[in-house]
Amino acid sequence: MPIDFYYLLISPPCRAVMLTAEAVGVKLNMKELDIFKGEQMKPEFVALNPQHCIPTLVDGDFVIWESRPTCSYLASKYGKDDSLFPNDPRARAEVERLNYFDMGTLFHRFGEYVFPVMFRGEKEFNPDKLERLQEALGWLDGFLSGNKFAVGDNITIADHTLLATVSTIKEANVDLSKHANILAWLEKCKAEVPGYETNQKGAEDWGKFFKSRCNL
Ligand SMILES: N[C@@H](CCC(=O)N[C@@H](CS)C(=O)NCC(=O)O)C(=O)O
Repeated sequence: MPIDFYYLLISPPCRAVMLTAEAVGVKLNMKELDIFKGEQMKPEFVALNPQHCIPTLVDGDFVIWESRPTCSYLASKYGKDDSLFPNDPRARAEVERLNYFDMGTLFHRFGEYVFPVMFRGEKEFNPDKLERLQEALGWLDGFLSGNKFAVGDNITIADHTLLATVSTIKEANVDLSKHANILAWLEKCKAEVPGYETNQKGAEDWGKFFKSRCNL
């Protein structure tokens, strides 16, 4: 049975799930949903996901949203082994820590910086919000120190979620030059993460949208 995937390529959380699907070799039945036209409010979609957000994945009678647990689901159910989402308690906790960090701190602070100008009529970016975003990027830079990938030497779903976020932050012209470990990790992702190019295309499309919304 096909796995339906409601998505929009410019959406970072959608791209994180697409990276995990690529890694486990699951071919998703792609169902684009244009949230800018309000397509997520159609009754048939709200019946599937009352929170009406993307990404939403439908695997048989199982419907899941929230990108990070969706990545966990795909990795646990379809991964050929546990490397993407380790069973080892410490490694798993580290993957989860980074996924929570991505959602609650890094992406959250990024949103606090860009969304007021993109969507709420603010004319200027708030320098304090940029400082808080740079602080979060500094933490990520430290977490990546000494590791090949986000957790140890192999790719995990934490790389998928963080790559979707960081590639988008980069397209918002946020200066990453002080974060050498992040820049080195991005190069490793480019070389080794399956689906990197598709994520990159989505991030660049997001960047064009961002610039058009902010008159840059
Ligand atoms: N924390 C959620 C965020 C989901 C989210 O905010 N999705 C946005 C697009 S990036 C959306 O669907 N917005 C339309 C809506 O909520 O009606 C995740 O990681 O999946």
